[in-house]
Amino acid sequence: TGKEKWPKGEEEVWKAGMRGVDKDVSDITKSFVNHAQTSLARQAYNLDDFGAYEAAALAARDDLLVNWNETQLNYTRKNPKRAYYLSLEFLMGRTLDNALLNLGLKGEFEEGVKKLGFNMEDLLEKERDAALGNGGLGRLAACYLDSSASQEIPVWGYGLRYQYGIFQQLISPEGNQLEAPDPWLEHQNPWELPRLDVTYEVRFYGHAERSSDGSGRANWSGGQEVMAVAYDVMIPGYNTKTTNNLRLWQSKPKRGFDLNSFNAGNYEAAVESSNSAAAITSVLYPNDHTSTDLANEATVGKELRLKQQYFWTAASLADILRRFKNTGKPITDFPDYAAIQLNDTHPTLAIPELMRILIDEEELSWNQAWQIVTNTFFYTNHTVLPEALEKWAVPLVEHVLPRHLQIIYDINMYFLQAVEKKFPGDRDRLARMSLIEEGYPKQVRMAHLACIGSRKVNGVAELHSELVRTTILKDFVEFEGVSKFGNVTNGVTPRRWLDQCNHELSDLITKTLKIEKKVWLKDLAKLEGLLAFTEDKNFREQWAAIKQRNKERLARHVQTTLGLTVRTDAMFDVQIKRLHEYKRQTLNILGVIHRYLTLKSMTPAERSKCNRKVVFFAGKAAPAYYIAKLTIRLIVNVARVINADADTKDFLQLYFLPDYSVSLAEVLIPASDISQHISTAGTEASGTSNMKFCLNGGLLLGTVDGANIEIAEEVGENNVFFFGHLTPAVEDLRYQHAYHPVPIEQKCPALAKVLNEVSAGMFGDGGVYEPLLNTIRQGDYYLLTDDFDSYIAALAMVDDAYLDRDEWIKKSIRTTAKMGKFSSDRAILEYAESYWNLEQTPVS
Ligand code: GL4
Repeated sequence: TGKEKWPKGEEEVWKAGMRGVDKDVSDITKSFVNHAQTSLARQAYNLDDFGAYEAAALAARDDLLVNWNETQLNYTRKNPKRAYYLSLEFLMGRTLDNALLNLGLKGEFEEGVKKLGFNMEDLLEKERDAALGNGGLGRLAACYLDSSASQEIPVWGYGLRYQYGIFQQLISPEGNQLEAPDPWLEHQNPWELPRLDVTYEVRFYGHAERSSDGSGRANWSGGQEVMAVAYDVMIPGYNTKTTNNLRLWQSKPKRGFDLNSFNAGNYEAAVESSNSAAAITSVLYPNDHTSTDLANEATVGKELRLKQQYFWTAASLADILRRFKNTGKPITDFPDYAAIQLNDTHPTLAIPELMRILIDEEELSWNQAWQIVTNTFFYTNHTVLPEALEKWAVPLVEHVLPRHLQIIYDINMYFLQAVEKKFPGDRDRLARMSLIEEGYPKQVRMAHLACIGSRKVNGVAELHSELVRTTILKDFVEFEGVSKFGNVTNGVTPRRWLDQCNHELSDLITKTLKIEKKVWLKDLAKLEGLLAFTEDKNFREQWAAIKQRNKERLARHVQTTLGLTVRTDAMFDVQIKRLHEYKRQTLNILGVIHRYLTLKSMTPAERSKCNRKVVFFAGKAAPAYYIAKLTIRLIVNVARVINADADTKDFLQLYFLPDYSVSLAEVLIPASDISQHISTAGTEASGTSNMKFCLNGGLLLGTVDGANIEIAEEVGENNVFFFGHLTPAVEDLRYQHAYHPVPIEQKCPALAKVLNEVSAGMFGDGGVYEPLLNTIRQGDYYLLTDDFDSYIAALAMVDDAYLDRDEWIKKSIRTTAKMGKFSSDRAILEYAESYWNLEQTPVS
C-alpha cells in the first residue's frame, strides 16, 4: 500500500539493513563462521561436513530471506492477481545447490568454503532430500515452483509438512523391497521458516444443521478442532530477486491436552486427542496411481487420508481468503485476484469448502457463491488409469465432513437439473455424470466434482488431454463445450535438470552457443543453436567425453554406495520410475533375460561383436503392491545371476539401485545413453523423466505414449526409438485377450521361452514368480505379449545405431538441441496466460 509504518527509529537504518548487500567471498566466510558459532554453537575443531553444510545453508538462507521479504512486500504493494498451486506432494530434493545457483553465488560459496577448509561437493552431498512426494506429480510441482519464481509470476504453493516423506527403500538379500521411515526432519531444516503465529482452526465431524429460513445456509458445529500451523519454504527464482513461497501446514492439537482426564489421573486419555491431531500431517501416503480403493480399505487408513485432504484445503483457503480480505476488496472480486490450481483431484474438497465459506459465513446466495467458485478453480488431471480416479465413500464423507456432503449433494442436484435440461430423458447420461456413483457404499466421484467446479480443465500432454476429452470426461465435454478442456504439456526446470546435474555439459553449451548461461537457461529454445555444431568433430568429441565422465561419476557412486564395480566402456541403458505394471518394468527385465539367453547361445567370437551394455533400474513400489514388488525381486535375482556369469558379464551387466530419489536421478540421468519409457500406449499421461534424459543428450526408447510423442515431434522420429501398438489398438487387443486368447507359445515364442526359463528356476525358485508371470499368461492387461517382439526389434535398432558412434553422438546433440519446448518455464507461462490470467510482477 505504500503506507507501511516504520517502528520508531531511523528509517534509513532499517532500509539499508533490509536491502541486502552484494556478497563477496569474505562476506560469505564471515557469515558461515558466524552461523557455525552462534546458530549451531560449534567451533572449528568440531565442525564436520554435515555441520559445515548447515552453516553454508544458513548463510545462503539469509540471502534468500532478504529477497523473499522484498518479493512479498512487492506483491502486497502491487496487489496483482495471484495463483495458488495446491498439491499434496512437493518433491523438492536438495536445496542448497539450487539456492546458490539461483542466487548467483555458487562460485563465491565454493571459494568461501574452500578457504575454510571444506569442499563444496562434499557439503552438498550431506543434505538430505526433501522427499514429500511419490514421483512425477510431486516433482512436477517442484519444477513449477522453480519456474514461477524464475519467471517472476506471483504463485504460492500450498502443501503439507509431513513428518515422514516417502519411505526409504531397502532391498533384502532375497531381493525383496523393505520399507523404512524417512524422518527427514530429524535435523533442523534450514530451508523453512516456522510461522507459529499463522494458524487456523480446522473442524472435523460434528453436525451440520440446515437453517429453516430457506437461505440454504447451515450451522456446522461440534466434533474435533485441530490447528493448522504454517511453515514457509523459500522458493528462489533463477537470476531474479523474486523469491516465492511454499506454505506447508502442520497439524497440532487445539489445546495441549485434556486437563480433566489429566487431573483424574488418566494420562493416556489426556493426550489421546492431541495425538490424533498430530497424526494428520505425520506421513505422506506412498501410493502412486492408486486411490488404494478408498471405498473398501480398512476405514481408519482412508479416514486419515480424507482428513489430510480437508485439513490442507481448509487451512489453505482460509489463508488465501484472509490475504484477499486484507486488500479491502468485495468478496465478489475474489476470482480477479486469486486463481487456485488443483493438482489432481486431491484438493477437490476446496470446492465445497469455498461454497461453505461463501454461503454460511459470507452469506452469499448459492448462485453468487457458485459463480465465484467456478471462476476461481482450475483442475489438472494427471492420469486416466481407472484405479487412480479418486472416489470417497459417502458414509465416510458424511461422518468426517457432514456439511460438505450436504453441499456436494446440492451441487449435484443443480448440476443434474442442468444436464437433464440439455439432454431431456437421458437417464444413462445422468447416472454416468452424477457426482455420486451408485453402489454399496455410494461414492463421491472427485474428478467430476473437480471438473464442474473449475473454470478450466487440462491434461498434461497432447495425447493425454485428448484421452481426457474422449474418455473419462467425454460427457462433460458434450455438456460444457470443448473449449473448457485444454492441454498444458508438462515441463522440467533446466536449472536443476541440466545446469545443476550436468554442469560440464551446461558449460560446453554456453561456450559453444556464445550466449550467456543466464540467458539460455531462461530461454531454452536457444539450445537449437547447437544444431549448427553437429558436424563439428571437435565439438562432438567434447560432447561424448562429458557423457563418458558422467558415466564414470555414476560408476563411482555405485562403487561407494553399493560396493559394486560398473564398467563404463558400455552403453548405459536406464529405466527409473515408480514400479507399476502399466510402466512395464517387467517388459524391460524380460528383454534383459532375452538378451542374456541370446548372448549365452553365441560363440565367443560372435559375442565379441556385440555391444557392451549396462542396464540400470531404480524405483519404489507401493508397499502393498505385490506384483510390483515381485518385479523388483525378479530384477535383483536376474542381476545376481547374469553379473556372475563369466561368459556374458563383459557384455551385459544389470543393476537395481535401491532407494531411488531426486538426488539419485541427478546422477543417473546425465550418464544415460538410452532411457526407457515403455508404458502401454495411452497409460502414461506425460512422463517427465523422458524430458530430463533427452535434455542431457540421452536418447529415448519408448512407446507412442504421453510426452514421448511430442519429444519425437521436436527431435524428429529418426532420433528416437519407437515400438509397440498404438493407443487406438489397445482396447481391441484387450478384448481379444479376454475372448479369443492365443497361447503365448504361438503368439510370441521368444517371450514364451523367457517365461519358461524364469519358471524353471534360472534365477532362483521359479515358483516365487508365478503370480507375476501369470499376469502375462492370463489376461495380459498391459499387452506385453503384443509388444514384446517389436520391443526386441527396437532394442536391436538401438544396438545398431550405437555401433555407429559418430552418428549416435549427432543424434544425442540433436536431441538436446530440440528440447526447448520442455522447459517448465514454457509450461508455467502457458498456465499464467491461458488459464490464470496472471502477469509477471518483477520486484522493482
Ligand atoms: C502422473 C503421471 O503418471 C505422469 O505421466 C505425469 O508426468 C505426472 C505429472 O503430470 O503425473 N500422474 C500421477 S497420478 N502420478 C504421476 O506421476
